Amino acid sequence: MALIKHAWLLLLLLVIAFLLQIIFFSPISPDILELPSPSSVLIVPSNNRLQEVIKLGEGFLPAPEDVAVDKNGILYTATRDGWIRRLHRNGSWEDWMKVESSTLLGITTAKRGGLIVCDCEKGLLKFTDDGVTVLASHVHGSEIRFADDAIEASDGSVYFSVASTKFQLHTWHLDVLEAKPYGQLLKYDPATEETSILLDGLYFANGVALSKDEDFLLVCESWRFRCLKHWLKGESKGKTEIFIENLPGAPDNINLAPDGTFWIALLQVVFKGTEFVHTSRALKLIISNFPKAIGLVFSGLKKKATVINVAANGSILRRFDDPTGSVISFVTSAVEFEDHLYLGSLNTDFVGKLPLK
Ligand SMILES: [Ca+2]
Ligand SMILES: [Ca+2]
Repeated sequence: MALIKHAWLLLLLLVIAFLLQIIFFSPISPDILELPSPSSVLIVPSNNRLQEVIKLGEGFLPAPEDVAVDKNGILYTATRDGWIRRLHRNGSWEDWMKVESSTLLGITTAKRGGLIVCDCEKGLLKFTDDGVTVLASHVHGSEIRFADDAIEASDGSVYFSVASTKFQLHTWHLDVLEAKPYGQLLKYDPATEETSILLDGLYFANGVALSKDEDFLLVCESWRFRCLKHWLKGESKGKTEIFIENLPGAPDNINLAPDGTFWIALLQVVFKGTEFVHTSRALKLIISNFPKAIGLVFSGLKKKATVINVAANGSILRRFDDPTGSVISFVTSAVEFEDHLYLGSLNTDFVGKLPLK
């Protein structure tokens, strides 16, 4: 009898030690993730329009997260092998420039030529035919890590996001699980070559876009399922308000369309059936120790793609999906140019092209 009692005690101690070990060594100190209300998915019904995409550059564009088109109609994308590749109007692809990096993310064309590129490791870069320069690598003495997306204003200022000051591109899942606001919105001033912090404490600051008149700036907070509007001009200058919230997915990149509306790519971060994980601190602590479990929680990303078109007043106008991800999934960016939508993704080897008319 005493032996059984001791065995139980030993087992109990082992379980406690195991749990303490998991909690002590957990890479995160999680908060609860506030999920969008179920009503958000009903705003505009799902469809399968994204299954109609034409695949550009298939086979040689590893995970082209973002796309940009310059004033001459040349399309650019940055891929996981460090290449900036571009598609000329005659349909030919060119390997344009390369850096040693597997973490190139958001890109935007510069008004005076060249391309501005966010690199998670090096900061904010500028590519021209002459080579690559680092525009910003530090802010307030700290290294800029996980720069995510950028947009240039007419005066040459570059607004760019830092998704997380704690985690990196290869550990971004932990940022969702931790659900704390480590994101920033930064501004690079070309006159002084200084970088400053415009907004701090954002929930994974992702896509940035300027309005048509450049009177406001939008920045998406992925793990808050919303995008913020930061006024640059007028009475509300310097103020920040909610542009759109309760989105049916985590907003990634955002791009201004020619008609003054915006395209936002939405990520399936919270997969149906795994919602409970995001509402339990204890579960998140345990899961964060097991890469396979993390993979399962986020497996929905590769099973769906959604983009929405939003008016300048924040109302949803159109929605396109690949509801199963069978043609295109994990779409991170949508750029409209000459009646077509160009789609970047972290799970394809091509850029998607969708006719809008
Ligand atoms: Ca961009
Ligand atoms: Ca992004």
